[in-house]
Amino acid sequence: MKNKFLSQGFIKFENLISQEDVSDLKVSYDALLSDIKRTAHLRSDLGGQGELGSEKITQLMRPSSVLPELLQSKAYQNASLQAQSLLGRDLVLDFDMLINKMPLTNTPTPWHQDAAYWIDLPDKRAVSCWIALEQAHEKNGCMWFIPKKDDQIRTHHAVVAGGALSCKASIDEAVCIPLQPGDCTFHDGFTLHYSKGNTTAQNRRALILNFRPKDMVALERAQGVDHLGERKVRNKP
Ligand SMILES: O=C(O)CCC(=O)C(=O)O
Repeated sequence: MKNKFLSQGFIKFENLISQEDVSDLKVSYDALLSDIKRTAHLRSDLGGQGELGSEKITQLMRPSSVLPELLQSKAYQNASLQAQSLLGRDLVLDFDMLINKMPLTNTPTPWHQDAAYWIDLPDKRAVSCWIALEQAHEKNGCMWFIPKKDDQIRTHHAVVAGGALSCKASIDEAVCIPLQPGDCTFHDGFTLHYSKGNTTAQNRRALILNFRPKDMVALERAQGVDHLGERKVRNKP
């Protein structure tokens, strides 16, 4: 697993959490999605500039800042252990986020590398765990990855001002990773990824946990990067 992750920049990992854990998480997830008042400052529309609460792709940053009990859940604990075994014992949670694709919105998440969103840090190790809370497949927007060749960051631009970043990449080079509920993928900050739009009548809920070295999280925080603040200007109630 580790060698595969290091060489291609992503892996699929089955059964990170049980179906019972998935059900519990869905309750918290849906409560956060529908609680516009407490999450307004954390959410934005990755699919454009949707009205608050009816985003096409809801990105809700740092859900555990609203529901701290999430931090004790198996998803966070197990993902943390796996992240440490992939990249080192010094990895800690940097930030969490929810990304939900609303039913019948058919809005892709554009090709990007996560590192394009981040400040430049001396230690580049970082890994995101993308956990499916329902079956994720091509028609509702599962993840696609392009096996990594190097750690170069491509030129990105915002599709809509203040919205998701996008770069040029070809789906012909990509691998589609369908998941069962409770499965996850791990990808690093330089791995190109994308997802198609959700053309089904159900939500496509994913919980994403990002890990990096403890010292690098401290460096980020010292520079004011908490993965909360910069979202505040995106959508206003
Ligand atoms: O859920 C998606 O569609 C995109 C997720 C993503 O870009 C990420 O986890 O880095």
